[in-house]
Amino acid sequence: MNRPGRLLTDEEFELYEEHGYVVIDDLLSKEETNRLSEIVDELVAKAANLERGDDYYDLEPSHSPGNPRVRRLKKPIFQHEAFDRLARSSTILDIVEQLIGNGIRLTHPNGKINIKAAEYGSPVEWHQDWAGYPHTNDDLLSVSIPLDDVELENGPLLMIPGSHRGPVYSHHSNGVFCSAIDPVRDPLDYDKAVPLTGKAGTVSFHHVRTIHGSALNTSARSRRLLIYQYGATDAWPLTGGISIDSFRETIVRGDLAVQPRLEALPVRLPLPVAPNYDGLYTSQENASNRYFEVHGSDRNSAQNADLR
Ligand SMILES: O=C(O)CCC(=O)C(=O)O
Repeated sequence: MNRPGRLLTDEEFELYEEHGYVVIDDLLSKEETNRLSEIVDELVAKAANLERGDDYYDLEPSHSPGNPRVRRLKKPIFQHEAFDRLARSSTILDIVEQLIGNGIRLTHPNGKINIKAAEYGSPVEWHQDWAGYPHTNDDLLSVSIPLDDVELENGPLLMIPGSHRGPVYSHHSNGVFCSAIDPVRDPLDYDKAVPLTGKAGTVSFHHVRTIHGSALNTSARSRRLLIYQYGATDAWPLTGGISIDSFRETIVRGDLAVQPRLEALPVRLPLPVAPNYDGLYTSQENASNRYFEVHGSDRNSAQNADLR
């Protein structure tokens, strides 16, 4: 898993700059994604007896112990060394370095795997990651690695090209931070979003301000997405507080920078935190209006805007 990767071509680099994301086919081999898939299956199987979510598992609203439904593994890097190794591999970091420089840290040291299970996997409302974790500069990005082949029907990531250069939208509803743009308050060009379909092992890199989301999985195939989030070591978080030791521990390439690089960027604090906050999905339950359809049994709490 630590074989040398490849670098972005000039054209791919420019695509990232222009669109706020770039997609690299086959960056991981079939063998690599198969192995990671097996580990995910093993981890998901362990959720079978859970009554409710915990530090490791985020469960679908329709989960029950007899009918286990996991929508996110919250700490894959912590749960299995294969995810830790990949997060630190040159396959990933050589490209991240091209995009944000040679001092790199994992802004979210646990990683995450969003699981859209066949027929019901939850949607993710439109959002900008930056809204959730503003820093002193925006040299931050996410690396998304599908472990299944992704087609329109199983809920690909949807990216709005060029949106990383636009405003930072409100992600508040009902007086709390809800991790979602309100599609009624901000009727953006959602229909211009580009679906990141492709084979398992196709890796995308998206800028922290690029607007993205994903629909319900209506197909008979799952869509499991491993996500790593990185930032430049001179980008310091504006919220949450972090000790120098914790910051240092998250560095995966380069050295500690105690002099943050400050850029004049639009920032809205992701505060106050919703009372039910337990990650992205529960946060988005606080949205007044939703863009994406939700699964039938989850409908009572969700209000869909008729904008699609
Ligand atoms: O799983 C997805 O489709 C979207 C993931 C995402 O945007 C996130 O977890 O922040």
